[in-house]
Amino acid sequence: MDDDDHQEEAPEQVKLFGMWASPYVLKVRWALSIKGVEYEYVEEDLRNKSHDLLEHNHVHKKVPVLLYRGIPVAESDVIVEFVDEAWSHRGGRILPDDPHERAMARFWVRFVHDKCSEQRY
Ligand SMILES: N[C@@H](CCC(=O)N[C@@H](CS)C(=O)NCC(=O)O)C(=O)O
Repeated sequence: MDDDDHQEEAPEQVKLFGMWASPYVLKVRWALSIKGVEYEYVEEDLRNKSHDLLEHNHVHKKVPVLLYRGIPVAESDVIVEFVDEAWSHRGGRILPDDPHERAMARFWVRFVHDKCSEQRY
């Protein structure tokens, strides 16, 4: 398999650390669903975070974290863009191709993040 070919990815190569009530995790699950990516899901207890979560996101220690071929990707907006690019030929594009439309999409993502970060989880 070519390194850039993510079409035939084995499900065990993709793992998501999440928490059921997190809007950030939900966003990543939607992105993986749009692309039809199979993955292993690990539910985290945020009062007792797993060693794996702390190791893979030692900067923020938060969910979601996507583990791709053993390499961690953290921060939901970064993960969504990674999923969009890594599986670019699968499903629809998540972010628009037009630079201005992409900027607008990122503006609204940031707006929702700011609103969500006012909540406590
Ligand atoms: N900026 C992060 C926010 C993620 C976040 O706040 N996750 C919460 C759950 S909704 C979390 O892991 N909280 C645990 C903690 O703050 O210790 C992202 O977009 O992924």
